[in-house]
Amino acid sequence: MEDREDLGGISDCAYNKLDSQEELTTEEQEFFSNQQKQKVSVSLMIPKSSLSRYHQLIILAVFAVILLAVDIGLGVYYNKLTSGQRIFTDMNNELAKLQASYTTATQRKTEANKLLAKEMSEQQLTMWELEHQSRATKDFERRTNKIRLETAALKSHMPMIKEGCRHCLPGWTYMFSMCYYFALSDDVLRRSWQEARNFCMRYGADLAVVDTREKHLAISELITNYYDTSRNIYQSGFWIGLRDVEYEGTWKWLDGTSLAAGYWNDGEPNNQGNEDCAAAYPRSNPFKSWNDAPCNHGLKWICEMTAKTQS
Ligand code: MMA
Ligand code: CA
Repeated sequence: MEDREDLGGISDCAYNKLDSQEELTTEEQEFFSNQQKQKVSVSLMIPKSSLSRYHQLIILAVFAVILLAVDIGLGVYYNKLTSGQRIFTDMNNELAKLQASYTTATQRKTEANKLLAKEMSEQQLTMWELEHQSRATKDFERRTNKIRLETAALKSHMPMIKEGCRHCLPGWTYMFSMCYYFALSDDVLRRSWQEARNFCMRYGADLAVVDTREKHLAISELITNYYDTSRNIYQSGFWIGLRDVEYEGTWKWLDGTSLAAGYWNDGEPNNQGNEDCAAAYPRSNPFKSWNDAPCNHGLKWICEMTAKTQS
């Protein structure tokens, strides 16, 4: 403020002096003019330089403020930038870690897959082996069962076999004062009715005449005990000495007697095609045992002959 008053005063004085110059002489005017010039130059210089400094100060201050603001701004920006950079670096590190763990996981997955494939192939092998073992076990059970049945049948016929030794040929069975041959073994081929009869006749026997209930039940029990269930039932029949070869439907035994009561299976005899020969089959119900079959079919057979009387 003080500066401003001073500046005002100086300028007033200068103008006063200039107003009164019109009344002066040329020398005076010259003198004054020189003096004025000096004064003006001084008066102009003094306020000019103090204004500039003031403005400079203001400008400087403004600049300083701007600079400070810019500095603060830059600081903030830098801070943000560095924190952003830090986040970016952190993310990069995290990404690298994730990539590393992804690679490890992929490797582990590949290894696990290999292991799984190996395990699966081993499991398949085990399953096949198990299947094979279970088949073998079933076969073993079947054979054991067959042996068990044969043993039971043999045991039950021990007395007959013992007697058979006294009254019959080796391998023949003694029952009801007669000797019987059962073509039981698988080693003996199945034969037609006539071939079977020829076999019996070579021993002085003939195909069995099953004309009593007791005989039928005994024969039925024996052939059922020896029944091999793995064989088709229609191949498991035994030719007996009964035919309807003369008159269809008139069944006669080999000794010429007519059949009184037959032990036919349901629906038999049906003479399917041309069936003139009778066979006994292993059945759980012995009263449904017989069937008429074509005489040229290959079946087992039962021979019968009178026993030797020994004293
Ligand atoms: C059938 C049945 C019998 C007949 C046989 C001949 C398979 O069983 O019709 O009555 O005697 O065939 O093999
Ligand atoms: Ca039949």
